[in-house]
Amino acid sequence: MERQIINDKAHDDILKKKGYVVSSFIDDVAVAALLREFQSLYPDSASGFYAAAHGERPELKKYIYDQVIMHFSGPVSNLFHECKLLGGTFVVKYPGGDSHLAPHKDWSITDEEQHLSYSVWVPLVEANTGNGAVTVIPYSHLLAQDHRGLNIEDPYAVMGEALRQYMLTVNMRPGEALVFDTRLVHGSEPNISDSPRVAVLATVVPENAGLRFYYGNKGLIEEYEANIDFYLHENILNGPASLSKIRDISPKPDRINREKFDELYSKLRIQGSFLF
Ligand SMILES: O=C(O)CCC(=O)C(=O)O
Repeated sequence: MERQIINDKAHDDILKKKGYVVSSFIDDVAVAALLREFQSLYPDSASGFYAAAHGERPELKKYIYDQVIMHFSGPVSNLFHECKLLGGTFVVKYPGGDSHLAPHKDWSITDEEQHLSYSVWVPLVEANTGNGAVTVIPYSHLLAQDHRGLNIEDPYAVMGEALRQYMLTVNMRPGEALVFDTRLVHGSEPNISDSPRVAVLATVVPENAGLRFYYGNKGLIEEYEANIDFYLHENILNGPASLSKIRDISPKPDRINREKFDELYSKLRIQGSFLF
């Protein structure tokens, strides 16, 4: 039987079935405190989509991580069942048409044959169709399984436009959490409002899950044993650094494409008899 992730059994069932669930998470005080932090760290307006974890200065990354831990630790213990929080960062969408984020899956950071990992997306302002709320393809976590990471082509991102017809917008109130399986195809629409859409993106894994780093190199996928310090202190865009390699994995030859996606997805719809 699949391991319980969310304490509320009904929500846990939805997460397993659809690949995502929305729950109440942090209170208004925590929302306001995190928003203030964001505004004082990033007082200037910018454009496009910005994730503070990508290529940010290590001390700033660590500072944001500490703020997220401070405000999320209690709520994570309330919401999740025997899981640990791996920190998080601000994900911001500034006003303008260039902030669309193509459908993609998040990197695999565990050996998914043993343990899955979960993204926790928490808007600090109302998130809706007009300001770049997250969009998801329900049930897509059950489609072709693969390893995801640096230098590994994400076929879902490549199919971007073709997948847009399947995506549902998740409208959310500030402080709610969208918890999703990192294998779920998700993205977000442009922010066509007048103000930045500020959110926090954190990651949660089962308490006993070891971390991994997957790296595409010369046609193979290298699997490394990783740890939180690596994800926190290294510039992960530079590769595995001093991590120990576990094995080489051959990518699956039948990688997903548009036809395969349509075929798999219609099979899933029939099997699961879900409404879309
Ligand atoms: O904040 C968003 O618009 C989505 C973020 C996201 O999907 C990601 O960083 O993987």
